[in-house]
Amino acid sequence: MTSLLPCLYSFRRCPYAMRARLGLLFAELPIEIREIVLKNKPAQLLSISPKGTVPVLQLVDDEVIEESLEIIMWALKCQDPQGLLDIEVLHQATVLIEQNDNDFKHWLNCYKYADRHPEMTQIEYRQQGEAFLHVLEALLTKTPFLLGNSVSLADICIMPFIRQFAHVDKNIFNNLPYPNLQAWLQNWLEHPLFLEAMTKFTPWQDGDEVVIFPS
Ligand SMILES: N[C@@H](CCC(=O)N[C@@H](CS)C(=O)NCC(=O)O)C(=O)O
Repeated sequence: MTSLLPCLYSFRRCPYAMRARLGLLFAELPIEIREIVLKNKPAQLLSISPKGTVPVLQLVDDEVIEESLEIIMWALKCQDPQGLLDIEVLHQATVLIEQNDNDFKHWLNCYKYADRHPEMTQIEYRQQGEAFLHVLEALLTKTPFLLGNSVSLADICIMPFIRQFAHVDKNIFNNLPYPNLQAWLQNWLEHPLFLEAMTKFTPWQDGDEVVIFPS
């Protein structure tokens, strides 16, 4: 079954899909959601996006957006009721997101799966990742959000990755010297739109009823 809404292929635990869902929620744009299982990707997803990563957004005119950041940009360009695309901070946001998606994500993966990367110890991987935590902590000592007094693109794009870093070992994370970052993360974990973004959906199968997000 199909709906007249854009259709998001998503995976609940994927940080890229999390940021896309958050972006759509901040844009207040409802979509059809199809939860997938990474080990058993539906043929429909692979036919519109052979690279096989999520999130993928198929628009009603069949245009396909295959990158999380592009999905968020598309949504916020449609409507941006909270002003996340504030032009004054957009460049700075892009620089931070690039740092997150390249360097930090690399060290996060090594830290999370240190047994698969025996070149360095898990502690060393964590310390490499902490270079980015230092940058974020310095920003958050000045303002409650990364780039000012309100949520920016940087906050929603980076938050799922800091959450993942914290989840490698919550006890260690909570004892690191980043009080502002810890408080920022905690506020995000309790944020109504983040809780909405983490709604559990049954994996989609062809022929299922349309599931609208947010429900
Ligand atoms: N650059 C992509 C990265 C997306 C990505 O790597 N997603 C992972 C899940 S977190 C994925 O779909 N991996 C494919 C797989 O594991 O088969 C984006 O920003 O959307």
